[in-house]
Amino acid sequence: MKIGIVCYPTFGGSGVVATELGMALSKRGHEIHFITYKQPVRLEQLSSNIFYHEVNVPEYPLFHYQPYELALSSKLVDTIKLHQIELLHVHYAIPHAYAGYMAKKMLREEGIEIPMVTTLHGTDITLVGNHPFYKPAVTFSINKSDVVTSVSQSLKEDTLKLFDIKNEIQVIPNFITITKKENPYTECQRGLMAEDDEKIITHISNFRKVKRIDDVVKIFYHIQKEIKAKLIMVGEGPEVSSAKQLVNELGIEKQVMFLGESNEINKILCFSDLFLLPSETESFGLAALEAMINGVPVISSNAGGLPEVNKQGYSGYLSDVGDVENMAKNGVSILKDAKTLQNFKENAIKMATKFDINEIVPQYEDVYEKALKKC
Ligand code: GMT
Repeated sequence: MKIGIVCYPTFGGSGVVATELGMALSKRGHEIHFITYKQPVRLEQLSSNIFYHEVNVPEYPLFHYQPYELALSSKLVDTIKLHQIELLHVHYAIPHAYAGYMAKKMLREEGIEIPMVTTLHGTDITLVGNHPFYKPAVTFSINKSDVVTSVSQSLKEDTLKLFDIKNEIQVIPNFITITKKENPYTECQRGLMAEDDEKIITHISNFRKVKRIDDVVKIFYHIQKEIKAKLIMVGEGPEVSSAKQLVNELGIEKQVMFLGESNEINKILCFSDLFLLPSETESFGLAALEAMINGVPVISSNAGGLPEVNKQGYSGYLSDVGDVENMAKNGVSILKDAKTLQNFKENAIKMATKFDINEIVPQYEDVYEKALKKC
């Protein structure tokens, strides 16, 4: 099948899911066309059946806001025609489903029918999409999609609660590629980050408010009072500077490293002992799953889809949002002795393997067949 994938090309989240899915589909013989404004971060190399088409938005001083949706829908029309793309899969409703629907309508005028699958990822529903300024357009584009999927049961429920949705929503969870390269027991270089007697605690995100970065620092602060540890903060975003300030106020600057954005997530997770994800909302928590497959237990909040990924008392622990004391206590209980930590590490891997990409990609292929039949 020739599939056009529209996504954000960014580190983490929906962009990573879309990119990994596209690469997996290409290995199964599909021709994949990524259509976005920058080459997706995890798209390591272009292969014979993966293509990247850049959306350019010409700047014009009259416009206070440059019209990305317009440029995207035009690019979609041209690319779909040029490469005879048979199906469009848009990741993140805003503005991709809206632009995709416009492209569909324009193509219909020329006698070309193209089905559109929309995958809802989280903040497109729970934070941004729900804003009254966007809601009518988001509702419209979800209802106009040929097939709608969501990355967790929790996100499906939120969507049905927050929007007037007439379409069926199919849950297809996010997934993980399980390869030898990502095996937790190879190539670990702990010595780069910590002393032998120190535990390594990690947080990876886009450092937005919803991630509760101050809670990450506070949880670590409590843990390091009982267990010698380092905190590795990976990612960039608006909350980095306030997190650095809190680290200074708490006097733990020697134990906390801010690494910025990284393409070496698996290397970092390879030497991590605990992963912190105390988010306010989280439709799925892909970062937690990536930690788990690398054998890193997760201390998370119980928001959104996190209970579908992290299993209480098995792969880690879940607490109410903001309950940093409880999260720290649970962290200490995992790290306190080598045997307990080893058990949690092994359980984390077992839990993560339930999200094997090889189980999930065929579910998307079924969805594509369903969408094609609708057109
Ligand atoms: O976490 C973010 O803020 C990024 C966002 C995105 O769309 O890129 O992530 C959302 O999608 C991910 C992939 O499906 C999910 O794993 C995240 O839980 C979800 N984030 C939120 O719901 C806050």
